[in-house]
Amino acid sequence: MSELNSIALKILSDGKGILAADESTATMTKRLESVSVSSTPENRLLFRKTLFSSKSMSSCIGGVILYDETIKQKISNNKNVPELLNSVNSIPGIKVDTGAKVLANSLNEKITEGLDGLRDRLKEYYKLGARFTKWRGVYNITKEYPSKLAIHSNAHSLARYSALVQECNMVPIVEPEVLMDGKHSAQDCLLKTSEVIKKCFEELILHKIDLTGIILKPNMIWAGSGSDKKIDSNEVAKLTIECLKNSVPSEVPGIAFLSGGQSEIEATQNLNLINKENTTNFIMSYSYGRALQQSALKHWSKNINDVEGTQNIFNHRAKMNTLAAQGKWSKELEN
Ligand code: 5MM
Repeated sequence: MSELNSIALKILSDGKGILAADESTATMTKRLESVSVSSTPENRLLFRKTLFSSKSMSSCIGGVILYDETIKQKISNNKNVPELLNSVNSIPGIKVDTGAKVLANSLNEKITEGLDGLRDRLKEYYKLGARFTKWRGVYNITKEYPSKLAIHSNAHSLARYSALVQECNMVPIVEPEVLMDGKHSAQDCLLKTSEVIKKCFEELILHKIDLTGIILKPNMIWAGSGSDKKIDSNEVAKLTIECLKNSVPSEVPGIAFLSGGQSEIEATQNLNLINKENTTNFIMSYSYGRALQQSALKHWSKNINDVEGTQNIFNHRAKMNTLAAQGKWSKELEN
């Protein structure tokens, strides 16, 4: 087993998943201001530190994706954030893309940037303690999109990023996110997501990526948020498995879904059904941002010093998702 494969398996072992706490300062500011907390570096660290020192970290959260600001922040004089994560048995990871920008010659679509200078930034993050990374490409579904141009160029960037990350002995999370926004049907989502993922692997293979040392972070298959033809969780699970079975090479050790705007319970329920129905050899777990943090953030915002109350809420969601990653969750457990 390669070192990269063992890191990927460790992150996703025994129903563990990933906490995506890599909101850029702009996104974190939106999140904090939506609950009337001012977005200072101290407050951003306080909320994150509260989650990172929760009891469920060591049993549920195999890895945390950090943002550049957070990975450099100190918890105390002699402890930084990666050291805190290591002490609770969770592997520190880092978002290394610099965001999605307008794609030249297809101005309604996005291309993710961040390749310039990446090799040197990766060395710095490795020294700071990161052992895995994340890069997210985003795609919209409409009648004409995602275009071949967006599908191809984002796949190419994801592959170049992955090659540099593996060169630096870290596991790349490959995140092609087909957005939920729009009126498209679940069938459209299935078709487009399959095309996007297949192209990503075509490029990853071309760039000689060790597929046993990556984690794929895709969306599940669902109808667009504006569609009037919503599908139920059983159908989400069935179509998601069909998509991954047909587009992901069998060497890939694990898949960690994004939550993409689902409610906390939907994200847990869908993951649970995917695992109950899973006929593949892939580990199917979670890499949730909003679906792990929303309720905890709401509670914390009422009293930012209520560490225990905030942690109780986070612990519950982490446990529910870890059960779902093993197909052992049920609605009754939510009470
Ligand atoms: C946590 O949010 C991440 C960062 O977003 P920005 O770069 O826009 O600030 C985001 O990449 C996230 O990791 C994924 O989209 C999954 O998050 P959700 O909330 O969909 O699970």
